[in-house]
Amino acid sequence: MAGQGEASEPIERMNGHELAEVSPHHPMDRLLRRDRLPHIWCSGCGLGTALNCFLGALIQTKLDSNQVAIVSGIGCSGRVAGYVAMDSFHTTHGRAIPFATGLKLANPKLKVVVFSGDGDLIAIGGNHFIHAARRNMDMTVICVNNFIYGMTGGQLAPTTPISARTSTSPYGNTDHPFNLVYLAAASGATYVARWTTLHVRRLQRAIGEALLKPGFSFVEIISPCPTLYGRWNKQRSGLEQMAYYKEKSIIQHGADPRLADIDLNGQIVVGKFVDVEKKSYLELQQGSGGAGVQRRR
Ligand SMILES: Cc1ncc(C[n+]2csc(CCOP(=O)(O)OP(=O)(O)O)c2C)c(N)n1
Ligand code: SF4
Ligand SMILES: [Mg+2]
Repeated sequence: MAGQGEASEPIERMNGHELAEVSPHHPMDRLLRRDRLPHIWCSGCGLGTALNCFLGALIQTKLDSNQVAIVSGIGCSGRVAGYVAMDSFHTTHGRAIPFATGLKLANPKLKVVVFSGDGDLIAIGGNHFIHAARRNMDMTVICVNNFIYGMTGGQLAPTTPISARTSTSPYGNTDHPFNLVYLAAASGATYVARWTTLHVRRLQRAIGEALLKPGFSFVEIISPCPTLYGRWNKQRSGLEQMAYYKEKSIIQHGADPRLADIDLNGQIVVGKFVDVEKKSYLELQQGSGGAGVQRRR
């Protein structure tokens, strides 16, 4: 049977032909753990696009992937750490930022990236988020905001808009949500941007800028979760959610993050909100005579 033969064929061969190692199936292949694919994400989920933009930014910025470490918490977004062919860590829920902080202090040469979800970073991990931003800790935090706890069944998150229906707010949410770009800016982040998964080129560029920025840089990615957010809120497919982003996104660089709240199915202000210079945690440590971590002799 043809199917059987194909299934056992090594990935370096296709239809009996040997593929040159230098020409992978896709430019991103060398950055992915192909043995972990197919991924677990639903059809129409924005996470594949978000990951693609991140890998595109890594290629564009020419960062050495051997010097990049990716840290994720728990959630559908947190699965990213398992799919990238780099040093990566899938930590406990809400603890990606403290783990990443330790990694950066132990090896300051590493480019440390936290890639996780709104629930992981802003609910259980919220305290770590604001304090890492306050200290201007040297790391890039990428938050996939789908307005929900996707992985665990679509419960309310601290990003869920007022009136949105979720599995734990079937009559509509009555909790005010965090505005993540305002939270990051107010906490001290030196780079803050927000894009949706519709804005792939701009998102990739923003992630590249964040990666090259010293200190705490933050990129929020508004991303569809058709399975557990969209279908409760009249956007049943990923495509409908993308159509909403197209209709309601307003590009406004330098906008006041306080005015960038997202209401249910309302406008989404996207762009670069903050790009300022401030001494980073490691710069201050080195300036004060410390070398990151001082050891007693
Ligand atoms: C200590 C602890 N509490 C709760 C959970 C259950 N849990 C796993 S993922 C998750 C929410 C993830 O939401 P988010 O970060 O937004 O990821 P998404 O699935 O939406 O991408 C929760 C509450 C857990 N794994 N550990
Ligand atoms: S539950 Fe939502 S966030 Fe999770 S994979 Fe499915 S669509 Fe994506
Ligand atoms: Mg989420």
